[in-house]
Amino acid sequence: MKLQLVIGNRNYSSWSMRPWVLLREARIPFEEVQLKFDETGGGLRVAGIERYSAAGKVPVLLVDGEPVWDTLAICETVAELYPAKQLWPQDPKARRVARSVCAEMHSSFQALRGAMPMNIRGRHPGKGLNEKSSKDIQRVVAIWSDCRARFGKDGPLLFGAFTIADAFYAPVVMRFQTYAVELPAVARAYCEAVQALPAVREWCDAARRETEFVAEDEPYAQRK
Ligand SMILES: N[C@@H](CCC(=O)N[C@@H](CS)C(=O)NCC(=O)O)C(=O)O
Repeated sequence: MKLQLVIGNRNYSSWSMRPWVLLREARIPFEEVQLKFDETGGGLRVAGIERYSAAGKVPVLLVDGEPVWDTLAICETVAELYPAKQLWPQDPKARRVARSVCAEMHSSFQALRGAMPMNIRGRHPGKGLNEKSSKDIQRVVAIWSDCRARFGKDGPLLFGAFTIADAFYAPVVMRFQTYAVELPAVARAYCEAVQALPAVREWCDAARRETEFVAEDEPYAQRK
């Protein structure tokens, strides 16, 4: 079986980061296809995405050439294809919570996304904090604290060992760093654990080497 993952700009594409980190951290072989964001026509589009997905967004997973699009569907597909990798927690109760926090990440936190776009190489301490984004941050911290307390005994991650839930929250960790969000100790420790994952380090190192400037994701900087 051949897996190909179509991603966008590493510095900005939070959705691309999730399945890439999942596949890499789980040591599942895949071929990467990187497309770049294009703002020349006004709005933002992914140049060349029409070859891979009618939905027009990254990421896309190609399984023997057949597209699977949308991050949650991609991660569920990977978990189903590689059951031995235990990408969801094994305990049914923990698994139900893991699925819920991933679904919540997938469908919510619009204020946090809007005010604090992922920008791994950027540093904008204090920017993006407002009433709504603060509420989202509090909710993220509550999720992390609850998972760590209830299910995190066997390791430093949300459910102890690495799962899809950590891949889903990795871009939030990067946002908290870029905007220097103040966090309680349990959340700070979790951020450190995520940033220490080899796959996260690899993604971030490559993101810092990118030079494209995407205005839509840079509300606090000017194109040079
Ligand atoms: N719900 C989708 C969201 C994907 C998404 O919004 N991707 C952005 C990049 S991070 C994108 O492709 N934007 C281009 C566009 O909207 O045309 C998912 O979970 O994969």
